[in-house]
Amino acid sequence: MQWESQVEKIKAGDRKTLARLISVIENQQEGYISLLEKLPMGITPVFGITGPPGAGKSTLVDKLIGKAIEEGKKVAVLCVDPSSPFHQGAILGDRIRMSSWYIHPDVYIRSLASRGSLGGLHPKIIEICELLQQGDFDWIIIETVGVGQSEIEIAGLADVTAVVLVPEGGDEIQTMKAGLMEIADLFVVNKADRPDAARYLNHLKLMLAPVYARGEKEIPILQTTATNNEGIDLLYNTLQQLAGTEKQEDKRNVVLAERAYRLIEAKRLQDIDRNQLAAAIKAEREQGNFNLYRFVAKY
Ligand SMILES: Nc1nc2c(ncn2[C@@H]2O[C@H](COP(=O)(O)OP(=O)(O)OP(=O)(O)O)[C@@H](O)[C@H]2O)c(=O)[nH]1
Ligand SMILES: [Mg+2]
Repeated sequence: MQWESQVEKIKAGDRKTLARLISVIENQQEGYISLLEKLPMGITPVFGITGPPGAGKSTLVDKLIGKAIEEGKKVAVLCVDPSSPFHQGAILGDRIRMSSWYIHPDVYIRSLASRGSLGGLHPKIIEICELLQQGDFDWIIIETVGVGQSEIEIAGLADVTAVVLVPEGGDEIQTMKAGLMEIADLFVVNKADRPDAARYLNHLKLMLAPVYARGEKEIPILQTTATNNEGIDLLYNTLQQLAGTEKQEDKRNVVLAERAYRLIEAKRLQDIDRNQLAAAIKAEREQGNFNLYRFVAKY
């Protein structure tokens, strides 16, 4: 297959070819590795929008797309839908919330199910993101629901990560604070129209104060009301500005190292199957000489 000519088409804005090659990667069709090996390193900034279910991430993304289009930019969006049955509405929700953009020529939206990677993003999201970076887009946005592992993964994928919080979500500040602090380049407190928004914002600042007192980097906090388009201009400009800072350029190597780590991990583990392990363990145990460490040493 002539990958080079197809990548040229993607560069020229051919969305059909882009969609087809994403599927080639997603389904690990023959030759997909040679396709990936031909790609020049992408430089399009990748913005990660993460946060708890229902925080308003899709509504924010919808409005950010609007702002980007107003500025004459082209945008690609990846929505990672957890495949858990609890989230079946989410896919439809994203479709509806961003529906006005699905047919816009300068917007490309693709949903990916997070099948196969437990609590994480999508097994091929790094590669799919890399392919999007070959396109004529100015912005790539990845929306993920923060459910433990996935917000850590997004930090290894995005150049700038915005963590969306909401006034009613007091708990996740307590429980995920350490992890959130590590990955967030920006906190967005959405649903600022809620009556308890001001109290929540103060609470958040109080929680962060001792951390900053220890000399940790300060993370900007923005307030938005996505449904009313409030705070979106500032959010857009802040994201744009963060993507261009020197700190982010330094972070790029860290991000690439994180991607490399995940790809190496996936490659090394590709032949390891839990069912086969169980069968081999069963066989050894039946012989009566099982030892976990001697067993592992063979892999
Ligand atoms: N009051 C208020 N409601 C909002 C705001 N932003 C979003 N919502 C509503 O919150 C609900 C969830 O919004 P979504 O944008 O789907 O949230 P999400 O974070 O993408 O949700 P998942 O993808 O399912 O995790 C919808 O009913 C939105 O209309 C806001 O600023 N204020
Ligand atoms: Mg959503």
